[in-house]
Amino acid sequence: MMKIYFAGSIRGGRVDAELYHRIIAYIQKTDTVLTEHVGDLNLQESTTDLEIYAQDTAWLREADLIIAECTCPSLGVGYELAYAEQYEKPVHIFYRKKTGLSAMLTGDPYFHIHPYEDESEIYPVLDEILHR
Ligand code: 6K6
Repeated sequence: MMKIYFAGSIRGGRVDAELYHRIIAYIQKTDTVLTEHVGDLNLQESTTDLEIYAQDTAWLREADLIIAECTCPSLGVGYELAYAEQYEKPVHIFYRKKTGLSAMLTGDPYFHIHPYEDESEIYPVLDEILHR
């Protein structure tokens, strides 16, 4: 069972929160998601930013793999991806093709990038990433 750090926008906007929720539930069929709260539909911020940073960076170091949904731009997610690269964690990035993605991600050959048109395309790729 792998430990997965799922990254998705929080303060950057919650338009895709339901999508995050579905992706997390799919990963949890076989693996552990350290960041289940990212897909929480009634997210309530209850801790300090200092604690959030300390916990999330510890989880990034602990994770086997990072999976990010980057359609909704988020400074926090961008930071997490660079942090994960620094710690040599494999990083898989999904985004909806029509919205485009920052050149700082598409231009970095370290990242595995998976553009998609329909959500249904995500799940077979996840199966491969998770060695199912
Ligand atoms: C408590 C319960 C649910 O949310 C909270 C407090 N907020 C956060 N908790 C944990 N991780 C967070 C929180 N806010 C941002 N993050 C991390 O940054 C997540 O791992 C996301 O992948 C990413 C989102 O960054 P922003 O810039 O969109 O907030």
